[in-house]
Amino acid sequence: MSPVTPPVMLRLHGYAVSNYFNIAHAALLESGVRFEIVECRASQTPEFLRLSPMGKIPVLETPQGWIAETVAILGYIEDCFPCLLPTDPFTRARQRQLINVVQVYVELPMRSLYPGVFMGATNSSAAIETARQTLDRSTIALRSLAQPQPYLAGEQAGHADLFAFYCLDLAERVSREVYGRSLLHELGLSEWAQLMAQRNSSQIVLAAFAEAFGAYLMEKQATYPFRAGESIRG
Ligand SMILES: N[C@@H](CCC(=O)N[C@@H](CS)C(=O)NCC(=O)O)C(=O)O
Repeated sequence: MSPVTPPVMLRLHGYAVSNYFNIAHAALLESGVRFEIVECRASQTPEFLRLSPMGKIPVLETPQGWIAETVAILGYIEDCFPCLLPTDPFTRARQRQLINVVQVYVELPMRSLYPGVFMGATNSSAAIETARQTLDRSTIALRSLAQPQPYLAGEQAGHADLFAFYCLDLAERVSREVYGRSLLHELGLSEWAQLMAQRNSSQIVLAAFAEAFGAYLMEKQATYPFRAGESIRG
């Protein structure tokens, strides 16, 4: 008798241009659980807002319902299929601390400059200055918080690594374009980024990103000179 394949219980909705989608995709790959990807874009339609109340991607479809917000998605995957967090409460909290700093004080200010870099628009000098001020503070914070050994929270890759890796990939591109600054170099994370890029999950996610991002930039008529893997070289 041939083995019965269990039905797919999880579907990740979104697409590979999104760094948040890529974090969730990587966590699913790392967990080893079977899942499907349903390609879709963020939307403010009433139908999509019922699934993802802020209209953002990614959103995870589970047997019990829908989960939006990447931190919540990672938490759910980890609770069901533990593999990326240690059991020690202190180390778990330190990973969350790092995730918050990356998300709020690096990702968001750099995202505010996406229009001028990736979307064929222009960033105002006020927006560039505001983002720089936050970035100056967060890079100081991250220099003490993110010290690879060889991963950000120790010997095993964890949520903080996935979060930082995919957020810094785009943040690095923006900071190089706008400020001529390499965040990975400033943070001493170039070797860590190369280590992360070698993971099986990263190779799958980064290949999907390269294809989707090239198409996205063409659609937006952005002049950004995209080269896959460039940001990781530090
Ligand atoms: N806090 C959200 C952020 C997700 C997010 O910003 N997703 C972007 C794509 S990378 C999006 O959906 N943007 C569309 C929008 O903001 O309307 C999370 O953690 O999942």
